[in-house]
Amino acid sequence: MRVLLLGGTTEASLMARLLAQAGVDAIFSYAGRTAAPRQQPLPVRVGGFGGPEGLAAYLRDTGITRVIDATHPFAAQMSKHAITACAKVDVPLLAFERAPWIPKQGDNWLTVPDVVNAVAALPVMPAKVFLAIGKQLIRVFATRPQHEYLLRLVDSPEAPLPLANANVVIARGPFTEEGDTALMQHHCITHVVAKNAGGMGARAKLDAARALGLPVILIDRPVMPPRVIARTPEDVMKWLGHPACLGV
Ligand code: 3Y8
Ligand code: NAP
Repeated sequence: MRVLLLGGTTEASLMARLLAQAGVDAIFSYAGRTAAPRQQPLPVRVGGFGGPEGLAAYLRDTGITRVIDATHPFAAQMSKHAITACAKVDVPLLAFERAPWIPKQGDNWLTVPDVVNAVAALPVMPAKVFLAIGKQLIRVFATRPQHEYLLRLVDSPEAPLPLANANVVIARGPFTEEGDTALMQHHCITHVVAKNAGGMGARAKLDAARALGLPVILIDRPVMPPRVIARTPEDVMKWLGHPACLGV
């Protein structure tokens, strides 16, 4: 058995540890989005495959017999390419998908289908907005220059940001409720914009917003085509059916 683990999330890092402990022949894959991604206990490859065709060729050439897609729910293009490529070369694919966050007592969430609707949901009057959505989507907020933005990025921006009135915090998660509460108080945040990523690595800002009584504009994740899904690492290991995996 040889496994390709499409990574870039807390869950992928957890799977990497379990596969390494079980002695499974596996390769961890990053897109190469960040300057210094977390080290992994597996051989790592970095960079795109060259579309579904490139991924299909990679699977054939590398002798991959299973693919685990543990990418982020908003990494929809990678996940769609994995579905296409695995079907093309008849390699079983499993998505390790974390459940979406659901509101708790005291949450003040407005859910929107995409980032354009998130911009439209902001008030007309100037606000102080915590944009905890990384850097790929922030340019859409340039149409609302009346607000002051707090951006949290993994790496320092190489080019000027598309937002005139923005403070930048460089940090990689996982984050804590205490840390995010202090950050939002320090910047007098009035609104939080976030993606419904699920998982534990990014949920702190939602708990901090609840504690501070702040509204959250939450962007729904893209809808994916049908695929086999696991919600726990134990189910992933069972799906692999590798003798060393069954004892997990
Ligand atoms: C390159 C790998 C680990 C995995 C950690 C998780 C948790 C922290 C929360 C906030 C939200 C955001 C962002 C975020 C989180 C985990 C997880 C998660 C959100 C790393 C990583 C890579 C990336 C890519 C990066 C994106 C950006 C998104 C920042 C590593 C740290 C906002 C998503 O500068 C850029 O271009 C950044 C791009 C895609 C979204 C965006 O659109 O900008 N993640 N994040 C992966 C690769 O190259 O394949 O560097 O170590 C992984 C993690 N990010 O094991 O510790 O599992 O969710 N990542 C979001 O959820 O909204 C931060 O600030 O509150
Ligand atoms: P995306 O938009 O779905 O993918 C864009 C292209 O990046 C893909 O078509 C593929 O290139 C390449 N790619 C993506 N993930 C890859 C991986 N794990 N290994 C190799 N190539 C990969 O992806 P994204 O949203 O930019 O996310 C990129 C990475 O960051 C993923 O690993 C994801 O798990 C992680 N991440 C994303 C978010 C987020 O908010 N989007 C949050 C946390 C972590 P080719 O077409 O050339 O193969």
